[in-house]
Amino acid sequence: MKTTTCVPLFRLSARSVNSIRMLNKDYQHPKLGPFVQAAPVLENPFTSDPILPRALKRLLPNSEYNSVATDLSNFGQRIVKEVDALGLLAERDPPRLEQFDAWGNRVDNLIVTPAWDKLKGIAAEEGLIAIGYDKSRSAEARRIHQFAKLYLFHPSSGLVTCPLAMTDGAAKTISELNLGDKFPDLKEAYNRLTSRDPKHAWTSGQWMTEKAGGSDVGGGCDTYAVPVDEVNHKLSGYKWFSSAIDADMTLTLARTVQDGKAVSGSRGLSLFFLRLRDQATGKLNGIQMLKLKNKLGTKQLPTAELLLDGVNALKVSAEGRGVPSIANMLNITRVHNAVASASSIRRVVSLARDWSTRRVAFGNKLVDWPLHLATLANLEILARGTLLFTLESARLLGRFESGEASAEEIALLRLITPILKLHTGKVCVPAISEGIECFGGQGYIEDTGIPGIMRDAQVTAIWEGTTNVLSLDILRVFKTTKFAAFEAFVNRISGIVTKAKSGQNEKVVQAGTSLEKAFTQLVSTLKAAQKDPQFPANLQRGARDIGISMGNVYTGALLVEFAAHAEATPVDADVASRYCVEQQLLTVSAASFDATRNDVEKNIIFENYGKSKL
Ligand code: MFK
Repeated sequence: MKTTTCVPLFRLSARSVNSIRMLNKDYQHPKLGPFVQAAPVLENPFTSDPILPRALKRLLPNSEYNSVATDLSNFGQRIVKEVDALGLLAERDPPRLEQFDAWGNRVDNLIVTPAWDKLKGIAAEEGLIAIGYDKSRSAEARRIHQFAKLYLFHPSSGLVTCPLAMTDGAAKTISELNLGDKFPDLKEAYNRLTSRDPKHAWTSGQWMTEKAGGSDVGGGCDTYAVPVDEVNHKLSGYKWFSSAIDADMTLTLARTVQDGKAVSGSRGLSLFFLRLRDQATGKLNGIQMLKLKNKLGTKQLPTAELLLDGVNALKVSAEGRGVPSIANMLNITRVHNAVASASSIRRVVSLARDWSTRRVAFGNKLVDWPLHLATLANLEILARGTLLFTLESARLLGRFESGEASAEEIALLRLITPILKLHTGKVCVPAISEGIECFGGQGYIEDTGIPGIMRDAQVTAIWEGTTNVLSLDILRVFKTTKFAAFEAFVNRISGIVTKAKSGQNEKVVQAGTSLEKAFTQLVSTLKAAQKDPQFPANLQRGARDIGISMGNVYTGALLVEFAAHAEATPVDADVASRYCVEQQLLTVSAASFDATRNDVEKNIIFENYGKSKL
């Protein structure tokens, strides 16, 4: 008789055989499945952060560090116990607009979840704006402490950090205007915006965006201001994208009408202050809330289209100086934006790190799979870099505002603000996407609270200036400072490289050498571009590559500086080395400025589209 040997299609491992035996012996049909996955745990975001406490220790004067660390540690605890749950509630119960009451009266009633108001109260109580304006503090401490605290707060804040950013920007703009004596309203506004008393504190809006102008504010602003007298005006227009409209006041731009005419372009814009509600009646000040925006993310945030119809407002800038006046606000909100991007990376990495110790797949905890470790390590490096870059900006801002910054530091701050915003907004989206993937399908499930991190991160590359608008701002800084800001950048990076290369740690020396190579190439590429007869026209097409490359180089330098410190850990050296030696820091090259590519690119984009439409 012929015998046949059956070859199994796959061989069962010893572990699978055992589990089949177990099933055969103890089998009971579990209705829901007996396995429950342990969820990732949110740890105190201050004490569990691998570098924030150490970075602060280095940046803050000794006299400040202990009290700041205690405050942040306590706040971190409050975030875990109280704030994070409120933030999730705000996401789950988004704002609604009730325009009419049951009888047909126009009411424009904005309904926000109590969690939102509670979070705003906590923000005031914790001094999230006030700390930045505490003149009794040292130059660095006020802004570093404030932004470190916002870094802890943002991922749990239910996006209350958006009105906080605008509130900070408004406080800064008002203080720069220095008109408190002339305008009691501005004095009151400043006191309330920087108050720690939730009952007294205000938040501000920042109404710049109109239907025809998001980035191009000067070209698109169609709001008109009819003078009542030299200061008081009646504003009419349509504000297309107005964030956090539960604010108490706002700063906005409008064109003054004189003899029935208004100046076009940004030179025709002035800055106006207004309260959203009449002080006596509590009714809206000539404002109609037309529609809440239906956005990809930031759903917690009441963002609206507003019709201004005879709004009482005060002109607070010189005529035609609206854009440069509100730019003070932009430069502050851009740092807040970086805090949002950087802290969102940290949050997803922190949860993924914890989850890697709880989740078992293919017989091992995730932490025991080298492939998973490699993925997480890359994210951790990004989290560290974006934090250090944000703190650098906060440090310079504090020095500038306290009058202690040198001319070189002032120029550097102006230059790195758009670079920081651009860099962090750009890297956070893919990083958070990768971080979410670390949770497998669970990262895609709303109940976990994880997908919201992704949704809310996407906007950080858009609002407060898209990547391209910020790239153009970098060129604006080159021009307005006659490249002094670029020289300041060169000096700061060179200083770090020189120090790192003179140290004993081989990895740090290697990282410094690698950084120097990229940095030298960046400088020579820019200098060559400057010699081009078509400069500066051709510089524009390379602006994004300049911004991205400068952001990468600056981040690398800060990681190297951190690793070169006397109290650095071996991990700091590994991180700096991974970032500077193994990663491609430059996207800029001669091709970035090559105008012959314009037509090629047009052809690539519009093939089979129809030339007549161009
Ligand atoms: C959790 C984080 C939350 C973050 C908060 C989110 C709240 C959301 C609210 C919003 O999204 S508000 C909308 C944000 N909109 C923007 O960010 C607008 C983006 N567009 C730009 O930034 C354009 O570059 C800009 C409108 C400034 C261009 O305006 P112009 O008038 O075409 O520019 P121009 O002529 O170069 O500059 C006019 C003046 O402003 C010049 O000064 P001078 O008149 O003295 O020469 C510039 O130097 C000055 N300027 C422009 N940008 C500046 C600046 N000065 C200092 N810093 C800047 N960034």
